Amino acid sequence: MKNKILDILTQTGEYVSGEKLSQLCGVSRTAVWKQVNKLKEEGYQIESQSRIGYRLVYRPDKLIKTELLEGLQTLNWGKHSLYTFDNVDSTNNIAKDYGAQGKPEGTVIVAESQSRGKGRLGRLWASPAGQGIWASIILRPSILPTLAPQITLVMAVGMAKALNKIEGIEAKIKWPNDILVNNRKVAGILTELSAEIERINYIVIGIGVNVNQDINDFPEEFRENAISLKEAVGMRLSRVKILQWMLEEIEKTYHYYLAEGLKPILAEWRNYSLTIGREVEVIMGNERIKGSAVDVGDDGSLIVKDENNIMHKIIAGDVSLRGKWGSYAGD
Ligand code: BT5
Repeated sequence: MKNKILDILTQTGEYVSGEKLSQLCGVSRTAVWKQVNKLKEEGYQIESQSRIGYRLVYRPDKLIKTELLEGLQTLNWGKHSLYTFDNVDSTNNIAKDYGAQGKPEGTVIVAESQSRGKGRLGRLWASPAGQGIWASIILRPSILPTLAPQITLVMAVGMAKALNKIEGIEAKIKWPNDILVNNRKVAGILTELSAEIERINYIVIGIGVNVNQDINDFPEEFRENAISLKEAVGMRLSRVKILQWMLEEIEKTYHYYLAEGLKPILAEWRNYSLTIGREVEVIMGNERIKGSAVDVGDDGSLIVKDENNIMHKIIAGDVSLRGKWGSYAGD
């Protein structure tokens, strides 16, 4: 009913009397009044004038169901299984619990803030309240567990497409999981897997996007390499709209991957890549390789030619870019 009131107020854009709303929703005027108060608590600005009615003045840029579902154009993702929270430790942890409980593919978990947002290898992901998008998605692809790292590349392509819809943004991919704007990290992807030897139970894709932070909102140690979309375009952006674009694009790219395999995705990936053709340093556990990134292999691995012309196939690791645009020291 709350949504119905919101729809009516949005469509008219003018005052609607309490009586009219109660007729249209089939409830008492007191019930209408209660729902309007709930909407106000959620951040909607609704003017009320006695004997005239209610008028919607402002919709909040909050990652809540009413906002996210309005105009969401996915086939399925988020439409039937969407969970929004104010604060969680990590949306990936919630998604893993939900995955284990059997929640379906396309379940989306979003939070306004994370107290322990995580990157790869236990690293921290700064996730301040109300300024970014901290989201996780449950997937259940029928692929071998060994192919799971490919999903990160698939998601990166979808993310690059979504962010490139924003006027003034040129998003690039740094292998395997970073989305960069102006050579700085605007978004990261964390893929977690629950599997048996031959079968994936579920994959959790965690995506963090810096949207409306100012540089001082980042922890000092991340400032040099981090950026928000707002910094890049010079104005605040709608997190709701961007999350909708993200879900639409990554769902599309994922289905394309399931239907056609990795090859066509890699072709797109190369177009967005900042890594290929660059001098890089790769860190894999205790091993370091310096060389040039030659290509991605058919399986999504990074091919690096070292200083002795020996080729290395990197399945997982951290890459720093070196060379002509100065060093990007990011993980
Ligand atoms: C990542 O790890 O880039 C994966 C980030 C995934 C975050 C999402 S948010 C929703 C979901 N729930 C979670 O708990 N996580 C996922 P990695 O490649 O390991 O990069 C981590 C490094 O990025 C850190 O060591 C910092 O150097 C840097 N960093 C941390 N927070 C950042 C931020 N907000 N923006 C840019 N860089 C950041």
